[in-house]
Amino acid sequence: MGSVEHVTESTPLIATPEHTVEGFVREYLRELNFAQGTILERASVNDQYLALARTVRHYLMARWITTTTEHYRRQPKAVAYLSAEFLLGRQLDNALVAADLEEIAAEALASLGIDLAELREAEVEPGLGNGGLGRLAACFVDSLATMSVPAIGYGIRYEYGIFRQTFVDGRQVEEPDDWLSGGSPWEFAHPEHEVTVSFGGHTETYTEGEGDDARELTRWVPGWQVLGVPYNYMVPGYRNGQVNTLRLWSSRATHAFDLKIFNHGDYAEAVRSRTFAENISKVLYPEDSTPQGKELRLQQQYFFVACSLRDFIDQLLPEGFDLHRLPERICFQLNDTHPVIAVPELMRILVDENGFDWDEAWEVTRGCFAYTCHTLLPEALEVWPVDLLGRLLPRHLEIIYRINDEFLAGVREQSGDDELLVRRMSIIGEQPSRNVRMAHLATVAAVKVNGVAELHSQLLRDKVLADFAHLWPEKFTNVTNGVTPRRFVRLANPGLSGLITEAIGDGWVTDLDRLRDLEPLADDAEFRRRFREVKAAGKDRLVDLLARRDGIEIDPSTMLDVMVKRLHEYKRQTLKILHVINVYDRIVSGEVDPDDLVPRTVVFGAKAAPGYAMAKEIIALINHVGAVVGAHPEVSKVLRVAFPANYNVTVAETLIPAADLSEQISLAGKEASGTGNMKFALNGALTVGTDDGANVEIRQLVGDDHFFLFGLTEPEAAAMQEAGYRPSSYYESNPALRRALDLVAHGEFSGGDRTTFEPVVSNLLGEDRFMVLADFQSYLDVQDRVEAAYRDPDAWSRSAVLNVARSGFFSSDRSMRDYMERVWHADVLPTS
Ligand code: GPQ
Repeated sequence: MGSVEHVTESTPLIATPEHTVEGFVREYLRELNFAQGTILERASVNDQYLALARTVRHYLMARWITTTTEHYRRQPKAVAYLSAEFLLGRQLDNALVAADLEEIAAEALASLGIDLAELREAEVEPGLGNGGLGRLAACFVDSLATMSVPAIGYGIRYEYGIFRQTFVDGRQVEEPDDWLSGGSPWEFAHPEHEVTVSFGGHTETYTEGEGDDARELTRWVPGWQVLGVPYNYMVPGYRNGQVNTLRLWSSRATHAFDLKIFNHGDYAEAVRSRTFAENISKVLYPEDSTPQGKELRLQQQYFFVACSLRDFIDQLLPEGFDLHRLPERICFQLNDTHPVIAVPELMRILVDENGFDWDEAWEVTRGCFAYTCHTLLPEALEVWPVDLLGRLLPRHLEIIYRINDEFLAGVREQSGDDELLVRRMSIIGEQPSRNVRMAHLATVAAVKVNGVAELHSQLLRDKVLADFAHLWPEKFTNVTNGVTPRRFVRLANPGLSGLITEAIGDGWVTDLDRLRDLEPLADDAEFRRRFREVKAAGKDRLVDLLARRDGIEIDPSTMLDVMVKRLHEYKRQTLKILHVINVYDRIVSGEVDPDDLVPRTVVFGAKAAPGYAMAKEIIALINHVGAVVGAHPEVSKVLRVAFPANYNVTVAETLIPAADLSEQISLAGKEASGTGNMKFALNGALTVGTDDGANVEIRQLVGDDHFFLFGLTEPEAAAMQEAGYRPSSYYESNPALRRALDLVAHGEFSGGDRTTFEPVVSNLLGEDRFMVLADFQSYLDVQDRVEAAYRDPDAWSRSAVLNVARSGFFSSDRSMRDYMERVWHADVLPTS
């Protein structure tokens, strides 16, 4: 919390409300009266929700203050997780569980005639992220708090998060995500701790001192400035007395803007011009893994990073702290390249503002950052045109140039002037025009560089960053991603949680390896029966949700086959829909009797970046195929497609526990890790997947017999691409594939119109960058195996239980332990 310096040991601690039903009722009614200004009889659902949220907050407040105060007093080595995205999901339930208030709150509200479940539904989730990368950040701060690591998350308080998706004629339409409009009870604004951030202008040199002491220095003369206002969010650990902070920055116009009012006499215009500054934190860019190079995006990146460094140095370090010792106090973890501009920013702070000489400053800076890369796609590696960056941040560009010069001098020396190597490694790229390669800058500056799954880290070393790994082998490491068991098992799957706890106690919530103790129960028929009961209850909850939320009817007695993730060609939703088309085709053509098939409901959830035309076509195709399948009297008896719009964290929490089959079908070598795959396995779905990302580790852990592997391996795919991949050869030689593609091309799913999905078909036949056609047959074959396995419920649930028992490794607590040991070496500081 920003106000930490005002809290002294003599400050009396505020009283935490009594941990009883009566105590809760009292606090709740007080909130309703004093904060909402209403009474029980008149309170709207939103009033009730806000009062409830504030009540829960009060139970965590003392822990928050204590944690923050202790961190300040003891000055441990801490972690600052810098991320442009935190995809938090709803806060209420998480806070209730962390504070051990679920039962008390439910009872208290019931005694007032209020249904807790209804209030839960009133919360609009903060969707401040696009997908895996943002959700990972949210899981990590949860784990850090639960493990008593002094950590702070820094990011942006977007006024509009990820767009709300609707479908019109099966096509995606985006609507603004006005998540703040109902009130935001989980945040604490601290305008008194605003930070000034500069942009533009020019640099100049000047001389300080005289004679022998004279020093040439540089200063940045900015062209314009904005303010960053911190908004603090509680990050409660799971019942450990620890509440860490997530600090999100919101941009405001500076007070200097106000002067214009007097200077120009045009009050309205002056006020209007303030929106320019406020635009910086206005909206989350909805591109996932495809940076757009927009100036406002770079403004966002520098904005939150500049605020965060300022905040850490000025607020969280004691006054007069010797910045030479900064690496003893902090590791700034760079969540992908989005915050990498922090590197030249810290150099600027040290050199220009604190009089460090260059080498000294670089020594410190090199000790303060670590970098996580989340991709293998070349188009996802961020670059900024030099002219854009130089216009917005002229001093930073100079610093980047110097970092590069010194780095390349070293490369030349080591390599005997290998100029090809120098060009490959340079932080400055030349194609298509001069640009700054942010991944190279990050790699040069970082203490450690990590990938997010074993295979991914290996491919980073061998391919994407091979020259760097050759130069600095010890810099490269792996930390396989994880997910928080609190949200994704304990909270999302009450039935399974109860069953597990009954069997092995509740230690698993913070020590997920204990799930291993369930292994013997996989062979216990009674346990498997109860496991199936839990799965059925999960399906019933999903049936309910989809009926209420989307007006979609699904049959809970069918196999639930789920593919939820961002819409991306590399993730291959097209492969899944081709499978659906194949089943449709086989039934319609009479090749197969529907009664011989296992009835399935295929559920999709996916948002496409608004500017990603092909992804949007694929969404339309899925919806159109779904409509035709659903309307066919024979086919719809055994196959349905459900595509609820606006997939988000809240939907995931109901969908994942209900799933039987988890689709993880990216082309091998393209999905860095995946984290949805882990959530499904932990909730007892079986995976059908390629040997990609963390699928590899899931399969190794759960065992080949309990995982449906298919498709090319990464080396096979790479070799095939190298040799010249020809998708049309598969079309020509595989009749099932030809029929499926022809159905699409001939307008079967577009009312006879052959143009509608032509772009999708011709892309698959002509280029097929992600080798959908090459993996098609293997995918059909594995789906036959899935069916055969599903016909034996006992064997299936045995596999499902083993998936749960063997997936403890995928807790984000384990990821945090790995980062602690391999990267951060931060302190652990339990607060009592
Ligand atoms: N990821 Cl580069 C994103 O969600 N957004 C991005 O911009 C990039 C990566 C994902 C990645 O695709 C998944 O494989 C990972 O599991 C996830 O990051 C977290 O590491």
